[in-house]
Amino acid sequence: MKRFIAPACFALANLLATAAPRPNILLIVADDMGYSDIGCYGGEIQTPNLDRLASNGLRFTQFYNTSRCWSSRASILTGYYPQAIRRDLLPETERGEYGMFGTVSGANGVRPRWAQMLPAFLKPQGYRSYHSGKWHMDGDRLPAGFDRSYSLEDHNRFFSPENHLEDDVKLPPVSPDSGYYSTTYIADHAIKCLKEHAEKHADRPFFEYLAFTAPHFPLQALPGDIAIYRDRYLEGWEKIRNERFDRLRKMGIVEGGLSPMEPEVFPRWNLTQAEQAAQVSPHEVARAVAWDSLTPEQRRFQATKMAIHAAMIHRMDIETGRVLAQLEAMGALDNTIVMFVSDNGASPEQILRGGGHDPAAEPGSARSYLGLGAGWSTAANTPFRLHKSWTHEGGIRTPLVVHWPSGIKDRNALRHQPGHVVDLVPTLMDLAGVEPPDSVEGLKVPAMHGKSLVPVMKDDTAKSPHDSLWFYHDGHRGVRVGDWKLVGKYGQPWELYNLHEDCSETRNLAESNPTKVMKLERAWLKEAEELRRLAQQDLPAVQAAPAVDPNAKGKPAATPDFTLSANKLQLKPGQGEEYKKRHDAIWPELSKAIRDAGIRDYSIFLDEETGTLFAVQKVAAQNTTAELRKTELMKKWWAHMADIMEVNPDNSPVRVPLKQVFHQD
Ligand SMILES: [Ca+2]
Repeated sequence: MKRFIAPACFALANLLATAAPRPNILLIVADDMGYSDIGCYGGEIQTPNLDRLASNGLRFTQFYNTSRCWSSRASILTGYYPQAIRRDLLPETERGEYGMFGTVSGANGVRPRWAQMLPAFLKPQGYRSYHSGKWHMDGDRLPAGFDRSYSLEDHNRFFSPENHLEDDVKLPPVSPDSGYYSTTYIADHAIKCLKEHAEKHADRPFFEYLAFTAPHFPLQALPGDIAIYRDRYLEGWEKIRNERFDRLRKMGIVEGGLSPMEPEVFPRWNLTQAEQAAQVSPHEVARAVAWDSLTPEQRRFQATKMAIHAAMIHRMDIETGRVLAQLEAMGALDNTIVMFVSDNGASPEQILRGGGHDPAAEPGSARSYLGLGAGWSTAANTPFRLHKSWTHEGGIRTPLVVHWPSGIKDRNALRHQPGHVVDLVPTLMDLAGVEPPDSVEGLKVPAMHGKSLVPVMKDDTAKSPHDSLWFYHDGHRGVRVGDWKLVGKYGQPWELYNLHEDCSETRNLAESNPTKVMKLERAWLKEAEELRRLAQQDLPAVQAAPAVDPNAKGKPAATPDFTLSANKLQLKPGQGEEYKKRHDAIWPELSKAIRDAGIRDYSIFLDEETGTLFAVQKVAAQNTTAELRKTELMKKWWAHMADIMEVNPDNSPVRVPLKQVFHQD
């Protein structure tokens, strides 16, 4: 693996093979796909279309995401670390998705107005922008600068989404037998946009943001695609890992060793083994244990799950091929920068959401709800350690394929310099000849964290544009400076690795090199402080969220992130005062129950399926949610409030900050 030294600097003009018109952009994002799932990164899954892009373009070997859906999308679309724009939490705030500086953040965070998305930068240069697929950002698509959008917001149903929008307008729910499959539909929408572009706007460049929801859980795929892989994975996860690792080494993509399986690591929000056995299948397995230790029935069940995962990627590749064929038909393929990344590593999550799991349903069908689990997730992330949401390499390392025949001379070439999804926006702006604005709506625009990768695209020996890369998600942390990486799991000490020799993070050098640990920790802390400053700079004198005082008698004002969220229900008009009165009446009892459950920060939600209250949630402990869901108190709360609620007529999500609406203080 090459180190990032050898200084070199190339202007854009040197990269461009010809003085072509402004390039089009096709940015393809996979969801929860592992580093070695696709063929051109060592996978056995058939991905001829992506492989063809790689063989005619570049593959980055050390490219990073932020280890989670919403945080990566924040970086992919803005060029900033998600923490700087309140789309992920900072250290020393609660773990979880919500709450920072007394305002929502993380998955529900709202960007500062200076943090614009790529279409806003491209528009003045004449670009039209199209979005097809997953969103998972704050705000709507058209206000962000997209001219067309298909937004799939139901992440629990590949065959019959209930919540999806076209051009920010709700579409009717899809009936389960309609023949809809989201991966195909998302590509159909992209093709529709491209056809319209060719018809009406052929003189203008375009940006198509193609964000697939595959292979995110639930594992749901077309039966014909699953059949291709039905028996492929019976040999087990260790063997698949070894095979992938061999191919990766032969391709020159990784060096060093293969990490060990880590059966003790799994998401804290997963169902327990007993719950999985009862609710999913007696053959479900909750840990990355040795394949040999499984029963034949367990092996068959697990192999089927991986077959569905493979089928989802197989289909994503076919649909990508259809979009590429459309570019070809338009004569646009050569001058379109095509990029392909995954938003985080493969997922070990095993939970139930949406319509839940019907154990009688065919695995992979609409009524099944399966998660890949840690065994196969480890294989999908070969050769790296750990999974989605961790900051070890398995969580954050992604393929990056770049294809642009008009602009990149190299073919079938590797790029070894580290890069990060924050680099995509600055790189694409560089190639499109777009300068970032100094200010937006009177707010100064800070320099992006991302850097242009154009010099590296030109020449693999070009210097890395980054002094360091910074990571933090769900309490896990990391920083990379040169070949050195300091990484720590939540609440655990730092580990130190030299990724040049040990990309799979197996030889912890922290004890033998305390000076290096100190130096890297300083770099991590410095960046964390800078991100904290950015995240707060446009907020009006906001204090850090005060700790909730459970003894504050009937004073919900002491619960700054207490929110009411409803999809199908909302408060009846004019009932704000009545709500406050009723809430205060039940507050002492409610707060005691919450305190007794050991909960500090919490939210109350209304069930989008049944329209009943379902949760009081500590932001960091979803298991506690389940316990409280069943309590009599919750039923009582709902009975207390039901008559001042009504069905939300347009069925759009409603999030009401109670502090603002109901508590004037
Ligand atoms: Ca994801």
